[in-house]
Amino acid sequence: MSRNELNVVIFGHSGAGKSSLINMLCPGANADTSNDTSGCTKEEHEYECVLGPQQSCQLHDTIGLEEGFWGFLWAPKAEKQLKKYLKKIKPHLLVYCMPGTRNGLKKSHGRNFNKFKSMVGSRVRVVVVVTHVDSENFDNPEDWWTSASLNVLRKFDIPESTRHVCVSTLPKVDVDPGVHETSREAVIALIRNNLPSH
Ligand SMILES: Nc1nc2c(ncn2[C@@H]2O[C@H](COP(=O)(O)OP(=O)(O)OP(=O)(O)O)[C@@H](O)[C@H]2O)c(=O)[nH]1
Ligand SMILES: [Mg+2]
Repeated sequence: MSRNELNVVIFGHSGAGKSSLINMLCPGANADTSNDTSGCTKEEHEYECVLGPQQSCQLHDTIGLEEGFWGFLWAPKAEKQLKKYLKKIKPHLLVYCMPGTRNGLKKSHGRNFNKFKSMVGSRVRVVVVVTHVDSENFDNPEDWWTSASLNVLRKFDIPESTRHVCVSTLPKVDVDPGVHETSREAVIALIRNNLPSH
């Protein structure tokens, strides 16, 4: 199979930064992003993402999980829709987006990670992109995972061995260009290194 036919699905809670991540990885994607109280992405969409010379994959943006009854798509329906989408496109890699702000973390972050990890089973890897690790925390972004937050992850049953990167997915104009480029390269490497090799 050509690596260009590999499907990578980005999933996570509404507002976690999934569409911002798509915009960071796929120049020209122009995926809508928003800080509204209601979910922004209203349907799944796929974008071509260049991983390296003659290497690309399809990145799939999805509808946010865990919205309240008032949101765009109520949590049980969003979950059902994501499961249906995963069955349809048969992903080769799942990327779970979650915010790296301590007060932004909820038990449901762990629950959803584990729910979809068990759904795809051992055939498909699930990696994590921790977002919102912006300039002030960026000197050593992995600190977020390795220090205090590890306790939080343990409490949520997210295994420490989970392959992950901690980044800022803010657009280049809103963050130090170095932070943006380091973040972009880290996510590209995470995807490239965890896709099946054939
Ligand atoms: N500070 C900071 N803000 C971010 C980061 N990533 C995303 N945001 C902001 O968070 C808000 C939500 O981002 P989106 O990319 O729309 O989130 P989403 O996961 O696609 O949300 P839904 O489409 O509702 O599921 C936007 O205002 C983004 O600018 C980040 O790394 N740092
Ligand atoms: Mg979105």
